[in-house]
Amino acid sequence: MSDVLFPAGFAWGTATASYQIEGAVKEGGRSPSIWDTFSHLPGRVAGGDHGDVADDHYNRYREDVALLADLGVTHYRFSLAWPRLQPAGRGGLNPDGVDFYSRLVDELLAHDIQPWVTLYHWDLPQDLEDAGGWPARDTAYRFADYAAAVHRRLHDRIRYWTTMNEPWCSAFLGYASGVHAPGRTEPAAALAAAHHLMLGHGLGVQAMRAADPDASYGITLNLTPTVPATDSPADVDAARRVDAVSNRIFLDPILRGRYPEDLRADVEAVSDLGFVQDGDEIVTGTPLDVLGVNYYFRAAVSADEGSLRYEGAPSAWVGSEDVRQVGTGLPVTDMGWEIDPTGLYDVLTGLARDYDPIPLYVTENGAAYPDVVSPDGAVHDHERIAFLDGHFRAAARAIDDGVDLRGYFVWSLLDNFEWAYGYAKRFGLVHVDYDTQVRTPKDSALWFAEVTRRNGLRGPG
Ligand code: PNW
Repeated sequence: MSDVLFPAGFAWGTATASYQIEGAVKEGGRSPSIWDTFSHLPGRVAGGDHGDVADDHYNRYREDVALLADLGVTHYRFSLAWPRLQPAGRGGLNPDGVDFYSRLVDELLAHDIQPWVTLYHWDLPQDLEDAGGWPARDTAYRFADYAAAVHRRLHDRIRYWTTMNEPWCSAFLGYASGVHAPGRTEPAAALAAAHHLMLGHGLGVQAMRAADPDASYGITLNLTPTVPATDSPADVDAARRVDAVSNRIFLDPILRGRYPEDLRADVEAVSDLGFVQDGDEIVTGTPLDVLGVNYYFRAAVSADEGSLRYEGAPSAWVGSEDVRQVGTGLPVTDMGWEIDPTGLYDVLTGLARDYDPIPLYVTENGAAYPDVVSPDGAVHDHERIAFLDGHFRAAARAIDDGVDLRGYFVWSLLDNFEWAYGYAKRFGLVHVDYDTQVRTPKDSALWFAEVTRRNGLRGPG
């Protein structure tokens, strides 16, 4: 019986994001971000939760790096808090913020773990939202300045730079459905936000690459394979439209340097995309070294009345508000997301088929379950192990079929602040007791350490 082995040098890691784990929101000169504001508004986050303390990673990062070392990871993906590094969203950097990330990077390197940083994982300085936020073009220029300034200070030790995490969530959950910060429900503004996120990305990559051509630059997209619920022409067209406004709206401007024609027509009633200026698509299409893919589920959609996942919130699918997501009967995680490893295979092979070759990394994949610490002191999360095992095997099949997949980051290292769901949803390989901040590696952590050690899985694919 042969095992499933990954290519030599395959990157294994876990991923986190600043607002979800750091806490210490008022320490070290950090300013408020849109998530501080939003999470303290009544009724926006389940349980009234917020990131004020979170996992207190800001003060416990050494312990957390030790956990990473126990996992045997080669890489660690984390994000930099813009409001810690450049509190006003413009101007000089905050020395305490630079110092914190500098110490974290040194700690990682001392454990032989490569830092993989994301410059923007949703914590926009509130001052920039007050100046218009992502729907305002100036925010793209502010981001590029921030990226260049931070890169100047840290690029000597950080070789992997991701500009944005999941601009789809920032634009469409933040500005269309309003379930994420800043909680605005303005469909046309959401399209402008998507564009300015990509513009900031392209300008940021250009500035960083000019300063250091040898590092690796990329962006992370959440890609949702979309299928029609039935083979009716209306459902087939709904799937095309949702694919356009979820996936191709980013993939095409970034990897091909132009918006999809069908998307322009689909959103015509909402916006003429007048914010796309001459030359912008050349900037959004700035060449990259890697593409990060976050995969959680496949969406089956139907052209029917009603809207998608968040009960009562406006649709995130701008121009396709008539479309709803339907269940297909597969088992779900605690997020209600269907478990479908083949969707990951389809995303990876689809990218290899439809776009010019580019090295791919799965920068997030994982599952929430309502884990509890057993009386024996362990967390027996066999469902998470099964979830990851299935998805790792799907990734291995994609590699076998020619996909240039270079690494895989599990979401997440720790249980953490799961945005609108607060602390109720646990994605960690390591359990966190939010009363005591005690970290307990779950059974999945021990299993994952075995995967990183073998660079693969026992048993045939
Ligand atoms: C991603 N959706 O968010 C983020 O990058 C993480 O910060 C987050 O904790 C993780 O996935 C789990 O949710 C997403 O509605 C949020 O399609 C929502 C969606 C997708 C990804």
